[in-house]
Amino acid sequence: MKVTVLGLGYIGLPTASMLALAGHRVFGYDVNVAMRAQLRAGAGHIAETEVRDIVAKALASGNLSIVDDLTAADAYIICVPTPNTSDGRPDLSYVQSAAKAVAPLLHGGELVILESTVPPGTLERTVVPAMRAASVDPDSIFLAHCPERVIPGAIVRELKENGRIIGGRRPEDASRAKALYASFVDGELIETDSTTAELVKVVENTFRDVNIALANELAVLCEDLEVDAWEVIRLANKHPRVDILNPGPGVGGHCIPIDPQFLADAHPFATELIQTARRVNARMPNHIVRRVRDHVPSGEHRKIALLGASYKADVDDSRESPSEKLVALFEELDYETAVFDPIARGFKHGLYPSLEAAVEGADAVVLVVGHRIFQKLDPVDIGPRMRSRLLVDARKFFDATQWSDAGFTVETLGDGRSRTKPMLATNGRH
Ligand code: SAJ
Repeated sequence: MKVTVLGLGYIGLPTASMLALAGHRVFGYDVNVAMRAQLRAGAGHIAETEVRDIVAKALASGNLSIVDDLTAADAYIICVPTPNTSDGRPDLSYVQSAAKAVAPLLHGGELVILESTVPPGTLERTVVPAMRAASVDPDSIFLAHCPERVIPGAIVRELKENGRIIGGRRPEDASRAKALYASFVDGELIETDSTTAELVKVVENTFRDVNIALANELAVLCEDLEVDAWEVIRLANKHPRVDILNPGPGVGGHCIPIDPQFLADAHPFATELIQTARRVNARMPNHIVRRVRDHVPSGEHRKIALLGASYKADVDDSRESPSEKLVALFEELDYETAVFDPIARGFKHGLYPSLEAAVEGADAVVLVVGHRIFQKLDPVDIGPRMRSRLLVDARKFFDATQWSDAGFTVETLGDGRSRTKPMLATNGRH
């Protein structure tokens, strides 16, 4: 088939590449001119090696072209962002523009698939009207919602292996879309209606948000109870029907903190639990600040070094990252912050060039993201550079004994047993 993919981000680019490698003739389009040029020059913008590999292979095969104008095709796949506006409402403007751009290319019989995560009902309420406005009868084409489900960090494997929910506007629309996915997906392809598919996708991410909220609530509770939440969760998870996720400094990324709000926004009185979970997770950065403030006074320009700026371990994406909020909260309280992350890109507040520069004269180190490369950090090197030795570990990432032995006061999120009285080892540099 000839397939045009609109939006060449984390999902669109690998999807276009997989389709090209499955033998389709694929035209990749993105409104970002610089990104198109970068891709044509062979430099993908996604850090994952496996993604870079398939993009390079797809371009070299001649089956994937990066185009400057939307190209007419048999199928169109829309993979554009659906962020929240600053007041927490879904921003569907990219979906609207994409549908509007595709409509004039349709003559009848084409397949149009929306992959972007959207509030339930969007295909009917946004895409169908855009077609009608361009004098395209939606019954003359095939329209489906097939939400992406891949986890950043394992995009290529999950694109191939994960099952897909295929929501058709009509049953025949779902069957048509299923045939296209069958050409590169090994997982189960399940047909349903489009609104159900839209809700399933949002529910999957909401489930994860609610589960993490329970872990975060347990973390705060266990600090009061002076027990270790990590041990409690590990033992509870031995039960065959319990599977609690991990606490952390906040839930970031472009999916999990956003999607539950699609439901809360449209149905505020039917989403009590979902909204509470969101609040529990959203205030975790405040809790981390409290743990630091227990030891290091605010309002004195004390320096706090943050390790990790991306939204989770071993990815470069900094959207909605807990560190973004941590920097803002620390600076409101007149702390100075220094963020070090050799992987992250696009971090709003800027990054320090080296670990040494970040920890120099600092009063605390906060481990925000458990990147694998941080495992080799040595507290014996870091300690003497700091003004006072406090480690707040928001992921139970470091070996607490090793850091204590190097003279650090160690506070691990959720570990009530690690709670120490405010008494810091200083380096005599006040
Ligand atoms: N996090 C925790 N504790 C955990 C797991 C995650 O605090 O136990 C935090 C992470 O540090 C991160 C945030 O949650 O800040 C989100 O990370 P994630 O790995 O849970 O999820 P994403 O956003 O990378 O990908 C999710 C996935 N959804 C589900 O697993 C249900 C992925 O499959 C989706 O395709 C993706 O959202 C998406 O694009 O919607």
